[in-house]
Amino acid sequence: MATNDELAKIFGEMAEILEITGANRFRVNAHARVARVLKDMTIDVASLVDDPKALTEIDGIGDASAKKIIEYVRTGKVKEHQQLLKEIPAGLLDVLKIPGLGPKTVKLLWEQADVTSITTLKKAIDSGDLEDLPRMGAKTIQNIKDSIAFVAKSSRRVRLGQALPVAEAIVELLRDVSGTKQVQYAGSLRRGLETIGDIDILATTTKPAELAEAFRTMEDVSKVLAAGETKSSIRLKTGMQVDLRIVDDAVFGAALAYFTGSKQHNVVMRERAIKKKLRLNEYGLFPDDGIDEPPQKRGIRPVAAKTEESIFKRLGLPWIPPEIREDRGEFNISKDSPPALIELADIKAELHTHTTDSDGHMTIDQLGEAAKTWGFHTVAVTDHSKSSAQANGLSEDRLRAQIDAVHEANERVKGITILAGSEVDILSDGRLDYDDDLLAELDIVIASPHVALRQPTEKCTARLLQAIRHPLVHILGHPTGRMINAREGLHPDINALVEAAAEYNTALELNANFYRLDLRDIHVKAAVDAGALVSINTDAHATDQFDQMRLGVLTARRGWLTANSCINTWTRQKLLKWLNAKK
Ligand code: DGT
Ligand code: CA
Ligand code: CA
Ligand code: ZN
Repeated sequence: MATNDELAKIFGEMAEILEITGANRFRVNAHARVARVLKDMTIDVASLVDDPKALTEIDGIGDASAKKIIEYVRTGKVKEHQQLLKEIPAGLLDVLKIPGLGPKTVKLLWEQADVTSITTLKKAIDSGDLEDLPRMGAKTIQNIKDSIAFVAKSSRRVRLGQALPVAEAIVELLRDVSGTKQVQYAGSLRRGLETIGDIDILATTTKPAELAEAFRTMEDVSKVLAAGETKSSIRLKTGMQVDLRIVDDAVFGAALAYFTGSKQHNVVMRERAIKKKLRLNEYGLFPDDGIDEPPQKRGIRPVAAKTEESIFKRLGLPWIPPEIREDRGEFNISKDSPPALIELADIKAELHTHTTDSDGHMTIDQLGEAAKTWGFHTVAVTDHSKSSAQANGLSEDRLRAQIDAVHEANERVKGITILAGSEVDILSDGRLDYDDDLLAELDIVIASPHVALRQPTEKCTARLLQAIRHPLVHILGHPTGRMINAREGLHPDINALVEAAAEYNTALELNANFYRLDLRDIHVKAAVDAGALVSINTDAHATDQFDQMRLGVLTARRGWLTANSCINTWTRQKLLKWLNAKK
């Protein structure tokens, strides 16, 4: 749904520019509303432009907005957007992207401190100019400084959930080119890293020139960076870089192992080879004859190259799953009983979702039906609690009514168990947003931090520990509250959390939403090592968000999680028994 996203970005930018330039509230809000509607829409807006009524029938899209949408689909541009862009310095939009800086503040910075870009913002901070502005305390200025550093560090890497579908589409396209034998993405993407620097694709073919040509002329390519005989590099319109390497079919396994990495893992692989008087490179595993010139150039045949398995085997190792190739202990796993990392097919329950009662886009019945199509035996309704006013959190009375509604839906929708739950806010002092009496009426309680996400380590650790130890809490939701490339979130003492979680039999969530992936990989590993339970959930707000589960599973695998430590893999009976034990 690229058009929806592109248009959402355009309407969002128009709203921001209008706000900076002081347009009236009504116009600003109308544009922001359209951006939100487009982002949430599950049908392609481009498919609606031929029917004049279809667009304006959508809640939030008026005549004027519909015209702009049609203009974009027909011409690729919105004239008003282009005109608005001319009204502010171009660099100001980058300033707006800094987390915590809204249009109001940016307007103030521009008008009163001549800030027109991130560079001038940095200068204004260093010169002390900002301190004289209204609402600019030392703490606010420090927060801006931290955010600039964070954005600089993260902006070049793309989130896993965005890179994965792109790579899959390219692999599929290349697979259909005549002559292609094998195609696979490698690199950090195959390892399931939370962010991806560039996409690495490997292929074998009987027609290399054709394949390279097909790759370089794909629709979304904005620039060809390299066009060699075996390696092509392109930049996509989104800015993402993709490398394609065409290798000999007989050495595909060696190339795949090499270009999957990680670099640290590869270093140890080469050392192991040397110890066995072998030499490992992207062309294979060769006998080491002490001669510098690469063996493949001297016509020497590799002892293993065709498959990854053959290379690992020759080095005395089981096939190591890509997600744990980080030199974090994978070389110590037993050849005979490698860890059975969790798989997507193991997941049998989704325990964190939002319905139209708070900020979701599905009814309880729609949720139940959707969860069934994923083969789940159980799904939990866990809408927001009252303090999350921006997410339409439920008052006590509304939650009581919802509990009844969920139990009724559970009778109505056959073939799945629908649990009544809540994602209750952990307030900044560690108390929960509902009283225990009410929590005790729920089938499942997730406690999550949503506010005070800049608390120092000591304070937030104590706060999260309080939730873990609470006798009615089943799951600690997205424990750090981070948003990948957008918000640092909390830095709690993870070891303290996982130990308490194991002791109090509270599961830690691995939130699979592609912005969150929280717990992150190393936190999952800490949980596994401490013997704590983990719960992988999509936090779905709409029926099409269940597919993010696979991102959670990839992250879980990076943390060495096995199915038995993940409560979402348990049978209905085992899961319900565990949930009930807390009540
Ligand atoms: P990224 O793209 O930054 O998310 O991370 P990767 O892991 O995909 O790294 P990338 O794209 O630079 O290279 C892909 C793989 O190729 C990497 O994981 C390991 C291998 N590789 C690349 N350069 C080297 C190198 O200089 N030495 C070794 N041992 N391996 C390398
Ligand atoms: Ca890469
Ligand atoms: Ca690369
Ligand atoms: Zn949630």
